[in-house]
Amino acid sequence: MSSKPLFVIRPGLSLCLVRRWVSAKTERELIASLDETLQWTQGSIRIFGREIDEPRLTAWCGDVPYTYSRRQLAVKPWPPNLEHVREQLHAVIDQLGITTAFGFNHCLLNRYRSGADSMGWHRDNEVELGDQPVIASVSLGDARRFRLRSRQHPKIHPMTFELGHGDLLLMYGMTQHHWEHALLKTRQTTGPRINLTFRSVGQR
Ligand SMILES: O=C(O)CCC(=O)C(=O)O
Ligand SMILES: [Mn+2]
Repeated sequence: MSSKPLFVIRPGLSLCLVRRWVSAKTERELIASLDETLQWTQGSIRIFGREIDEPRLTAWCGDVPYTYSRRQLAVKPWPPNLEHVREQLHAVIDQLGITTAFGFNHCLLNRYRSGADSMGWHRDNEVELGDQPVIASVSLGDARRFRLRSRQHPKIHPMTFELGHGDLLLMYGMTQHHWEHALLKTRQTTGPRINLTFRSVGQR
């Protein structure tokens, strides 16, 4: 059973957190089927002129192409289980009064195989995501620390949320302008975690 939505509002930050939005049973089914139905690949990033493997695996599906981290992600069909999650997300944001320009037409998935996999500090602020990107992030599997820090106000405390096991985090409003987020490596023993970020991509 999912919990009540918790709104977290700070200067320049708008979040809505729903713990256990995905039930334990659906979580298990999703993890198993995403393993089978999607093509997981390891992208590369360029650091100081050298290509190095990204410390995680990625997959995606989308009605439209999307350029992310200098990779062109082509149109890819939605497996039925992800189509279902996106329909449910549309119902959630409708209820909350959060609007997107094109609906969630792209989903990027990250698989963190262990605590050694990570994602560095960044914003999801590509032009195609619009002025106020709406990102719906669903986390499956073991919880990891999701960190946020303000870019403008060093005095505002950074925030940390443990996200896993079906938690839903919505980021909206001016969040992608004023705050960065990351999922840093951890030495604590941790099993795999899959994160799905649903995005609304298009020319505005
Ligand atoms: O794994 C997470 O919770 C963060 C993923 C993320 O920030 C992204 O895909 O842009
Ligand atoms: Mn992100």
